[in-house]
Amino acid sequence: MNEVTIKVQGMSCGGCVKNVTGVLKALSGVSDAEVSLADAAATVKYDPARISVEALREAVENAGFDSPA
Ligand code: 9UX
Repeated sequence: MNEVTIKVQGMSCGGCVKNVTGVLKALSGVSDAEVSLADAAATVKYDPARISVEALREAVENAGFDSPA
């Protein structure tokens, strides 16, 4: 299992944090996700054989937030 921290920009409240956390944790290959409003970031534990960092960022973008590389 790898761990990566990606940017998550555009979150305004704790609801956003919960939404992004849920989106990330629902992905196949993700075992845990910790999202920080203050840091505008998410730290994700994932299996690189099953999902890429790029796909993590795309899921965040599809949820309505920005995740620049
Ligand atoms: Mo809070 Mo985020 O009311 O989309 S959930 S701003």
